Amino acid sequence: MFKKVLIANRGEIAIRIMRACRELDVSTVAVYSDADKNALFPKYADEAYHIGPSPSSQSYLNMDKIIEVAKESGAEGIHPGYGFLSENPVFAKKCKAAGIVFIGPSSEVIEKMGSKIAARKLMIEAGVPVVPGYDKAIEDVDEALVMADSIGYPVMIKASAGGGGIGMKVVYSKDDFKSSLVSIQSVAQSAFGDPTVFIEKYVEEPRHIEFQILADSHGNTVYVSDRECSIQRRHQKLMEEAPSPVLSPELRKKMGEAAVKAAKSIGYENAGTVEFLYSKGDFYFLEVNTRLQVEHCITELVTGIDLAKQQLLIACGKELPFKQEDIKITGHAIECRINAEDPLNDFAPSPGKITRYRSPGGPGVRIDSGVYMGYVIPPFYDSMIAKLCTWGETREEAINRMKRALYEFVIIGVTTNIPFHKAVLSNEAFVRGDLTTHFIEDHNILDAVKEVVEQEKEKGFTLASVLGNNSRKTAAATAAVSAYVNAAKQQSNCQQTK
Ligand code: MV4
Repeated sequence: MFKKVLIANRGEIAIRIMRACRELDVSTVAVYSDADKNALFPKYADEAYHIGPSPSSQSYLNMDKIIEVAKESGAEGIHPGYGFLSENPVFAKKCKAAGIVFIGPSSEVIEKMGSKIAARKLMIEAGVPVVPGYDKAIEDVDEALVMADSIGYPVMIKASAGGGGIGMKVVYSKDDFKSSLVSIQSVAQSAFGDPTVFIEKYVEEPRHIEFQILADSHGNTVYVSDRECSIQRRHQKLMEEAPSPVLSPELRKKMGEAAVKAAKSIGYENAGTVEFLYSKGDFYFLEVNTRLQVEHCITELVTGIDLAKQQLLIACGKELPFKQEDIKITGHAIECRINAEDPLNDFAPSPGKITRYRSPGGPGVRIDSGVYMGYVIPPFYDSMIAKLCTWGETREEAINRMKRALYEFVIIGVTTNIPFHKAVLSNEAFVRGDLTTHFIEDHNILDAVKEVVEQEKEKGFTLASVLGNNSRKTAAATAAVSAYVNAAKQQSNCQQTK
């Protein structure tokens, strides 16, 4: 096992990885920016090094500086977490060249999966179902129009270098095709420096279902349960659950085996996620995320497997300690991403000081967070305060526990999306497990959020009032004010959360 590992990330995920290190008796090295001087994660680490100014381009994305710190501190491996450098093939390559283990897949694999056209082509060759379409870059409009006709409208134009929802557009008819093509090419050029696009059939009202996989360096690859991630807004996931309520055991096995086939065909090693679109009993490969994901915790809750720990073990050449048939899903888990953002103001970020804080606990509750009472959420990164996960023997129990945990959660000083989660959990379609990627709009969740906020104002903040010596009235007023007043300080570049 490693003696020392550097964590090239911040916030809750830095702590999550350091927890795995601590349990394996691995020393930890944190790196932090100006804005994170008072964050929890550098204090949790055995050693912490300042690496630069607050903007991530000058700190968490500074590859050479991070590698220099790794060498200086004697770290043998670098764990990149999610976001930042986690899916950067250049960084993985630089680590290797510096004699440091990048804790993740190889640079070559990351690069291959970065090109969506290449990924599509590889999956077709491997026999993994993909959305009907072409694994070919569009070269001229006339040729593309013929392709679109043969696929049948609506079609989707996607940037090959895209992913996570940037650089794609639905086209409903021939008349809109050319202008959409030109606009996506230009978005792709400016966002990724690569104007290459391709087309697929547009799958309407799909569900987003992904499979966690683990692959060691001895040729063992397993799928470790699926996650349903349909509750998202503008490609930011807000709530996830494991397992997906829609999959039968037979379909789960079939999709899981497809995910393993996908991983094996590209020589994948370490933890990864194979994303699928699901619609009416059919599933289609979308992309491979070559990192540990935000929502990995719910998979840990239903399988008992510590994914971060397995990443470290795999990176040291250890064999997976279980086979496919040993992996069992027990019960159900849900994750709510608790963000400092205002769902009633277009989910605008609400950075600032957390003046009162008490997190929930009790049976079946897991919290991953990097904040504390008095902490100031900086405006430079994502706005996630905590990941609140619950486990239950059944989906119903997990839902009821989540509602109970959200009731217990006290966060005063910044506006949070807790009312959003309460509104979703009380929605009948959600309770039925009837989800699509358009869930928030289709079920007028924002209207329900308004009602939740109104109710809470009336109820008062009894739990908040026991924190600190301010009166119950003051706490209620603070909360009410922060829920309604919108600070203008709300531009942050949300670079971290994927
Ligand atoms: C699609 C699609 C429908 N049809 N592709 C969004 C993220 C990127 N990885 C691909 N995405 C989609 N691709 C075809 N052919 C719908 C989406 C999509 C989506 C996918 C997963 C989760 C949320 C989504 C929200 C809107 C669109």
